[in-house]
Amino acid sequence: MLITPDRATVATHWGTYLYETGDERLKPHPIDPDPSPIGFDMLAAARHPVRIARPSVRRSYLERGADAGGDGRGREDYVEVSWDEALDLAASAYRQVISERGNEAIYGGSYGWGSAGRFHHAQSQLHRFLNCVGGYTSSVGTYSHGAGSTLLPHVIGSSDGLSGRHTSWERIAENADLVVMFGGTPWKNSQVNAGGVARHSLSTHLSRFAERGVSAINISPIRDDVPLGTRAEWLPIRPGSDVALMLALAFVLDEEGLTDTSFLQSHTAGFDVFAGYLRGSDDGQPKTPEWAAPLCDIPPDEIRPLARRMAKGRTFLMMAWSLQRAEYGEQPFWMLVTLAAMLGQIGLPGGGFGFGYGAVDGTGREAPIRWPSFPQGINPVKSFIPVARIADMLLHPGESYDFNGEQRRYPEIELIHWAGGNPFHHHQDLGRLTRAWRRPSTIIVQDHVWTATARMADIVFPVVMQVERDDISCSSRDAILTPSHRILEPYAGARSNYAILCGLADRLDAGQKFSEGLAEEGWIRRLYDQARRRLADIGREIPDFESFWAGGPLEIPGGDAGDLLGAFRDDPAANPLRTPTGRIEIASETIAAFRYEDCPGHPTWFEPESWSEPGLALISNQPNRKLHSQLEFGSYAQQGRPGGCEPARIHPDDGAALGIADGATIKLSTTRGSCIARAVYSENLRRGVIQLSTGAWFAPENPDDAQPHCLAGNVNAVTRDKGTSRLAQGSVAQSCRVTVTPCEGTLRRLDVYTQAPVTRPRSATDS
Ligand SMILES: Nc1nc2c(c(=O)[nH]1)N[C@H]1C(S)=C(S)[C@@H](COP(=O)(O)OP(=O)(O)OC[C@H]3O[C@@H](n4cnc5c(=O)[nH]c(N)nc54)[C@H](O)[C@@H]3O)O[C@H]1N2
Ligand SMILES: Nc1nc2c(c(=O)[nH]1)N[C@H]1C(S)=C(S)[C@@H](COP(=O)(O)OP(=O)(O)OC[C@H]3O[C@@H](n4cnc5c(=O)[nH]c(N)nc54)[C@H](O)[C@@H]3O)O[C@H]1N2
Ligand SMILES: [Mo]
Repeated sequence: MLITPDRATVATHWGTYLYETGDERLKPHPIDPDPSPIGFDMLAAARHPVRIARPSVRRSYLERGADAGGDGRGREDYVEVSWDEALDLAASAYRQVISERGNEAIYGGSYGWGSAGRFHHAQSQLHRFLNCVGGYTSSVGTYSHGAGSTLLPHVIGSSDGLSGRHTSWERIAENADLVVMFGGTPWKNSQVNAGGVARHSLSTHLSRFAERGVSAINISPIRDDVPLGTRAEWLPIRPGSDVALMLALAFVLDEEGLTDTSFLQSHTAGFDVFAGYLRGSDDGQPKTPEWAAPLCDIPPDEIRPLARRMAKGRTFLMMAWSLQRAEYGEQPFWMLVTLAAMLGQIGLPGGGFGFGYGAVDGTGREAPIRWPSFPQGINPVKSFIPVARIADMLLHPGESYDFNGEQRRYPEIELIHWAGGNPFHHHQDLGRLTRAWRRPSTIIVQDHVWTATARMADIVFPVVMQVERDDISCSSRDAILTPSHRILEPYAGARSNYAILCGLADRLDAGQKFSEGLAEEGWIRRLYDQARRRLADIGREIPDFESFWAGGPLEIPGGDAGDLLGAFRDDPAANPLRTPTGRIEIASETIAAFRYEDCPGHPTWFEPESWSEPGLALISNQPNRKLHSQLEFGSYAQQGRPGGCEPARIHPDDGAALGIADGATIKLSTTRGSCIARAVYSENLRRGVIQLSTGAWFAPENPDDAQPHCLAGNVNAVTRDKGTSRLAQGSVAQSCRVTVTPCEGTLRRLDVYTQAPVTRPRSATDS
C-alpha cells in the first residue's frame, strides 16, 4: 500500500486541499489563490450516517430476485448482506440477462461526475468492466452541452471553443476592448473542473480585465452571473430569448453596413440564405430591434448602440453552456457563431467567440500531453442513446426517434448498472423517470451515500470516498498533476469501485481481463509512468513516482491553443474546417436536408413552448455550495439551507405580487410535480424569474404520487423532459415555468440527509 506523507494533498473536482496529520478539516492548498470552501468539511462528511455501510439489497429483490419486478423501487427498505452474497446476486442477474437478452439489454451509460482521479474514475471503471463482459448500451453527449456538441461540428467542423481549444482568457484580456457575456461567467461555477483544479483563476482573469479597462457586458437574467465586484454592465434579458436579441444585433450590423463582408465571403458559407431570413424576405418579418424588443425585453435604443459598439473595436462573444440546455438549444450557439462571423474577428487575437468560459475553471488552458486515464477498452455493442433520452428509452422500447440525421430505435433494457452519477438528481421530470425506472428487472448502483438513485436500486454497493483512497488527479486540459492521498480508512464495509468490479468480473470469468493482474497501486504507478514517458517524448522531465507521491502538485508548463480558428483565419485554403464546405456554415445544407421542423438549415428564432405555461420562468442553474448533489448532506451545503429548505431567489416585486414574504416557505409547481423551497428576495434577478439551483436530494413526499412533491427542493421534480430538437436531443432543463405559492402548514421532517433506508441489518459481515 502507498504511504501517505505527513503533508498530504487531496485533489478534488472543486480544488486541491492540504491535510496535516491530526487536522480535523482540510485546508486550502497554498498553490491556490482563490480556494473553494466546498471541500473543507470532506473528512466529517466521510463519517456521516448517510454513508452506505455494507452491500444492501432491496427486500423483495432479496427474496425473489429479478422476479420481484421493479414496482417496489423507492417504496421498500433494504437488507444488508455480505459482499459475497451481493456479488453473487449481481453476477447471476448479469448471466441471466446476457444469455436471454444479450448485452444490448444492459444500460451502462452511467452518466455523472463521480470523483476526481485518473484511476478511480467511476464511469471508466464501469465501462471497462462492461466491455470485458461483452459490452452494453451506452450514451452519447452530455447534460452539460449535448445540443452544442452535436450542432457545432456541422457549423465549424469540431467542438473547438466548446469543451477545449478555446481562445485563452489571457489573450482576451490582453487584446479585447469589449467582452459580451451571454449568461455571464459565474464565480460559483468556476469553483469546479472535472478531474481537478489546482489554481482557481476566474478572479485573476477578471482583475486583469479591470486593469486593462476591458468593457464587460453581462447579458443574463441574473446580475451576479458576473461576480459583483467586476465592473460589468447588466442587460437583464428574458430567459430563452437570446436568439431574438442576437438576430436584432445582426440586423443592425447588416442594415448599417457594419458587417465584415470580405470575411463572410472568404471564410463562411450560406450567409445569403440566412440574410433572407434576417431581412424578412423569407417570412415577411425583418428581425429588427423593434421586433426583438418585446421578446427579449431589451429596448431597441439599447440594442442599436450595442451592435455599433460591437463593430467598433475588438470584441469577444462568450456564451454560457446553459443557454443550449433549453428548448431549441442548438439555435443560440449557431446564432452566436453567426454574429461573430458577421463581426469578422474570428481567429484574430482576443476576438471571435467561445462557449463556457464561466462554466468551469480552466477554460482556455491546454495540457502539455494527453494525460493517461484508466483504459475503458472497446464496446462491441453499437447500441446507444443521446444521454438525456433515458426515460424515453425505458418507456418506449423498440420505438423510433430522430438524432442528428439518423432514424434510430430505443433498445429494450433489462439491467441498469450505475456508478458515479445520480440520475434522480440530474434528470428532468423525476416523476416520469420514476415510472420509467421501475421497468427493468435489475438495477445495480455503486455510491458512497444513500442518494435517491441508491434508494431506487435493487443491489447497492458501498464505495469508498475520495479521502479513503489513493489516486493521481489532473483535469484533462490542465497542466498540474497532483497526488491525492488516502487519509482515512474506508468507512465500514465500503470498497473501491475497482475492488467491487474485480469481484464481479471474477464471477463472470473476466477477472484477469479486467484487472490485468494489477492491484490498485500497480495501476496508479502505471498511469504515472505513462505520463512520465509521454512528457519525456516532448522533452519534459518529471521525477520518479516516489518523489511525486511524497511531494505536492507538479506543474508542467502547458500550452495555449492560440486564437480559436486562428489558423483557418490566416489561410482557409490550407487549413479548411471539417465542414462540407471547409468553411463556417452559417447555413448548413446537411442540416437542411434532415428536414427537421425544429432545427432548420440556418439559425432561427423559435418561441419556446414553455412560454405558454403559467407562472415565473424557472432558472435551475448550478449550485454555489456544492457540485450537483455531491456532499449535499455535509455541513457546508446544509448551512446553505436554513430551516432545512433550499433557497429560491425571487425579485421583491414578484414576491409582493404573489403574497410571498422574504424568507417564506414556498411551493413551486407544474403539471409534472412540485417542490418546496424558501423564498429569498433579491434585486440581482430580473422580474418574472425565480432561481432554484440544482443539487437538493430528491425526496418525494409519497413515492406513489404520479406528480411527485419533493420535500427537499429538488428542482427536477418540476422540469420538462424533452429533447432540444430532433437534431441533438439534448436536455431542456432551463425551459420551464412554475406556479409559485406560499406553502402552509408545518414541514414534514426530512430524513434523506440523516438516515439510511436500512431497517433490518442481517448479521452483516464486512468480509
Ligand atoms: N434542472 C437541471 N438539471 C440538471 C442541470 C441543470 O442545469 N438544471 N445540469 C445537468 C448537468 S450539466 C449535469 S453534469 C448533471 C450532473 O449530475 P450528476 O453528475 O449525476 O450529479 P452528481 O451529484 O455529481 O452525481 C455524482 C454521484 O456520484 C457519486 N460518486 C462520487 N464519487 C464516486 C465514486 O468514486 N464512485 C461511485 N460509485 N460514486 C461516486 C456521488 O455521491 C453522486 O451521487 O445534472 C444535470 N441536471
Ligand atoms: N459550484 C458548482 N459549479 C459547477 C457545477 C456545480 O454543480 N456546482 N456544475 C458544473 C457543470 S456539470 C456544468 S455543465 C457547468 C454548467 O455551466 P453553465 O451551464 O454555464 O451553468 P448554469 O449555472 O446552469 O448557467 C449559468 C447562468 O446562465 C444564466 N442563464 C440561464 N438561462 C439563460 C438564458 O436563457 N439566457 C441568458 N442570457 N442567460 C441564461 C443563468 O442566470 C445561470 O446562472 O457548471 C459546472 N460548475
Ligand atoms: Mo454538466
